[in-house]
Amino acid sequence: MDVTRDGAAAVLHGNDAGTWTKASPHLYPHQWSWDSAFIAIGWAHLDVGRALSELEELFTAQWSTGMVPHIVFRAGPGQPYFPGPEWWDCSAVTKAAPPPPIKTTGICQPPVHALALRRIWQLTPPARQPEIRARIQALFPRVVNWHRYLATGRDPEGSGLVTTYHPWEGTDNSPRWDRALERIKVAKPGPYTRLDTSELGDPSQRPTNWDYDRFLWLVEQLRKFRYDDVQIYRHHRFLLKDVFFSAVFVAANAALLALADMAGASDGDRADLAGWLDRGRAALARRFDVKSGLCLDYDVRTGERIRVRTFAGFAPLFARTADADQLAAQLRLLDSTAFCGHPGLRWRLLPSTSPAESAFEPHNYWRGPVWPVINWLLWQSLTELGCSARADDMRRDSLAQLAVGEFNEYYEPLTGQPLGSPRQSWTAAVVLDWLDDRDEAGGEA
Ligand code: 2M8
Repeated sequence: MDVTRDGAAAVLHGNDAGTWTKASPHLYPHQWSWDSAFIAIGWAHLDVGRALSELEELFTAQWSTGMVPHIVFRAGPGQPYFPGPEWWDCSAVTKAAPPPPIKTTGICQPPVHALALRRIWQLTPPARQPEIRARIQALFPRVVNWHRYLATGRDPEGSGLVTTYHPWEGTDNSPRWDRALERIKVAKPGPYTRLDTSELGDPSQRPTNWDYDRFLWLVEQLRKFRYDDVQIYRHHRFLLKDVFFSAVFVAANAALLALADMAGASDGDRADLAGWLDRGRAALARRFDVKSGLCLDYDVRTGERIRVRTFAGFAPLFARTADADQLAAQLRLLDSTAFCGHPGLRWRLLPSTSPAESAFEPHNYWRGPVWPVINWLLWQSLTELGCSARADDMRRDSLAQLAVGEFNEYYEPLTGQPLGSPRQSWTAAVVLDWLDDRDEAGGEA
């Protein structure tokens, strides 16, 4: 059966909590940061006002540092999630966190929000432009502030690359983090019971207990440092320059600059955005490894380059800034047997980890499966980079893959089997964007 707009809309409506959307019905009952950004793009195809509420609601939990937290805990007690707010205890240890009753985590996720704002504005019909413009103008400085946090607190070296503090800052059990986690010889964190593995019924699709021990120990450390970036930088054991996160930041700075006139941005903000964009683009170019054709993360603590082949290596594409040589090299690699051209793949889509890597696990979360949202980001990048034929193939194959299952979180790359949570909001959201063939109705950006 074909994947349909009505089916995707039903997922968003089913997970809708009024002004925010559960990331999925059971496994993820709260509001997640980058999920919300993708979800807003989906809502923009149904109601641009509702799309904007998603972001407005998320930003009510923004920290005074500018950080947008990775989870805003909003579900009631009947919808448990582990680890809950008590593991973070943010407002008790730092004034930077919003006061109760708002409860959040103390880390963040890739800044897709600006891409969502731009898409919302592009899809705003003329009759709604005055209202939506005013609301975007009100939100815009907060989004710039979020970017300022990433450009400063998360990059005190001014390197142009964002430092992540925890695998939960995007791609949880990616093999990119294996070596850094292996170095942590943890005493077991306090007793805990996971809910995710029983909720899903198949632990092999989720991080291991070894991973969770480290994930929770890292949370304890961050709490001990009172979520203070200076302390964290001084003492934390997990500091990774993440090229994928940094690439999204570059694309997000460009998106805010494209909205600057409409949003009435100040000269200072425009100059900052342009500076962060240039610095990020140059930094990614420096992390490009000619030998492998990939952009490489590095570990701030050891200075070590992380050579494992994952989707993140295509950062120059995700940033939309690849120069002609890098673009050609990355397109060749993308369709090589190490990635989309692997003969065993069900669809020619980008898997989270290369099937040629020893760490590749086709069932396991960020260690192999295809994630529709990542392929959506790449599709949008390829479109912007002028590779429309390759982008069209990616959209077609993604929709074909999604005809099976129920808007799942991720898909087995060799068989196309749907995995993870069904009715995952961000998957439905990107389907709504892929299925939209209207000309852009509204504001230029
Ligand atoms: C996954 O992460 C959460 C923790 O944040 C989990 O496994 O419990 C990741 O895929 C993350 O990137 C995503 O935002 C979240 C909700 O979809 O789930």
